[in-house]
Amino acid sequence: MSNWHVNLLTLFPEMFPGTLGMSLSGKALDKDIWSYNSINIRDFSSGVHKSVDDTPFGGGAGMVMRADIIESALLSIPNQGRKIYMSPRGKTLNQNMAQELANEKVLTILCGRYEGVDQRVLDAHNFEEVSIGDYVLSGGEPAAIILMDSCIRLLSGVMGNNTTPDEESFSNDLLEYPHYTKPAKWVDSNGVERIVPQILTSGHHKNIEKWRLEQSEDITKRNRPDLWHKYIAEKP
Ligand code: 6GU
Repeated sequence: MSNWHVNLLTLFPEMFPGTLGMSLSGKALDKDIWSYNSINIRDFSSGVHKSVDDTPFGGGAGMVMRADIIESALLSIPNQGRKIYMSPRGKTLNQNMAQELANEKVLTILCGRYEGVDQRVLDAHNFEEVSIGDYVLSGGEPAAIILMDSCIRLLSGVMGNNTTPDEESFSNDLLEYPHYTKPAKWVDSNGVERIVPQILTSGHHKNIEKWRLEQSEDITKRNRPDLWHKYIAEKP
């Protein structure tokens, strides 16, 4: 077990590591900077049909995952750490939460399917509910992958050391300024000549810094008035 370990409770263990097995997170997995263990909830169903869900009390659409089966799966994990249930009704994941979860040693993430899971297992084992945004996915697995990605890139040794977290989107309540690279002069497919903003090739570092801050402020104002108001309120 690595220094950052995730136990995944899921009906689709083959969804992991998914994209986390590629690129920087994949290399970090190979290097044992992080590790995971997927547990198939279905393995803890005793019936001949291996069913894990049932109809909801009170009626209504869909099926609900059974508390007893989820609990058996959970109790098979010796070191559970912080317990998280991926759900659109949870507290929304943000950069602060990602950093906080990256600082933990062990997480256990429950991924629901169908209409959800019996509330009693969440209550009995104090699951924290986490959402990744205001839209509905068909299951918690892709949400767990996103949560894990946001944490893994913060683990030491995952990113190159020329990444400065405080220049990133959200770490200072501002979105990132635009980036440019060579060629400095480029003609697009419509024949429009597009040049890199003059200031970036000027070598004047103070002016570049000022320009980037202005760009960050403009794009935040335009795209995220909520973040903009927070930034203005907290600005020294
Ligand atoms: Cl965490 N799960 C599901 N199923 N849908 C979501 C979500 C989570 N976050 C946003 N939508």
